This record gives sequence, structure tokens and C-alpha cells, in this order.
Amino acid sequence: MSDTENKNGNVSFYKVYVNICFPLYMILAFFTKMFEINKVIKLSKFITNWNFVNGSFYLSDTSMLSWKNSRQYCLDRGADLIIINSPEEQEFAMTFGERSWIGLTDAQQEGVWRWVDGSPLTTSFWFPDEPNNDKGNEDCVEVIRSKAKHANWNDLPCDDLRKVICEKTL
Ligand SMILES: [Ca+2]
Ligand SMILES: [Ca+2]
Ligand SMILES: [Ca+2]
Repeated sequence: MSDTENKNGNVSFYKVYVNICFPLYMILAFFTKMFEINKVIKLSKFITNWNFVNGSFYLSDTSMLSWKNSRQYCLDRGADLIIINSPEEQEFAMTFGERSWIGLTDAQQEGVWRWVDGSPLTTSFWFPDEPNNDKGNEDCVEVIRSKAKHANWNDLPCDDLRKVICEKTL
């Protein structure tokens, strides 16, 4: 191999690097950074008004939203609607407002209650005679501030407007 060929070989490798590899790397680095910044923005949006209790962040809002929009509100902040795992969390859920959505629904199959993470309902805190699926159109669940702290869930139409409680577990 002559010196010229060797030189040409080095030049073409350099050209490929400068014209293709380096720009691709920069584009990739840019989008990676944007993704990270976006995650930080979402987290900071979430933690500005957070409550931290027993390993979870909770967030509420004064807005009255449908169940679906409440869920989207939480998902937009890297969380989801509250999943009530214990009597303590049940009592805590009542502190957010008179009537708030929780992350429980039987929209997929009537009478089969599932939390938003897909887990089945094991411990429940229904009002007496609830859930009643009134008029065949009650697939979402609210928690109502009440003296009966462990018997105050009601199923109701998912398009009704209630407060939102988001939960983000660690
Ligand atoms: Ca929980
Ligand atoms: Ca139902
Ligand atoms: Ca009901």
C-alpha cells in the first residue's frame, strides 16, 4: 500500500466520522437530554405540591374532572390515581376533599373491580349497599368524606366530576 492510499483511507474515515457519525451522535445526545429534561420537568411539576406519606407521593388539585381526565392528570405527572392499600391510606384519602376519585374501576368487566395498576380489589371500603351500579352505568369509584371512615366508597358514572388524588409510589 502506498502512502497516498493510506492517506486517502484516513481522509475517508475522517470524512465519514465528521459528516455522519458525529452529527448522529449529536442528534442522539440532544434527544436524550431533552428526554431527561422532560422527565425532570414532569417530576418537578409533581413535587411542587406533594405530600409524602408512608412511601408514596400524593397530589391533589382543586379542579373537578371526570374519572378519565383525572387519571390523565395524574399520568401527565408521572403518577396515577390513588390505589388504597390499607385502612390508614383510606383515612388519608378522605383528607383531600368531600368527594374524590380513586383508581378503581369495573369498566372492563361489570362487577370485577380492578385498580389502575391491574391488580384485583382485595380490601374494600364500600358504603352499605354499594357498589350498586345504579342505572347500569356506574363503573368508577369515589371516596366520600364521612364519619364512617372505613365504609365510604361509592360507584358512580365515570363522566361525573370529582376531585383528583394522584399517587406516585417509590
Ligand atoms: Ca397506595
Ligand atoms: Ca359497574
Ligand atoms: Ca353507586
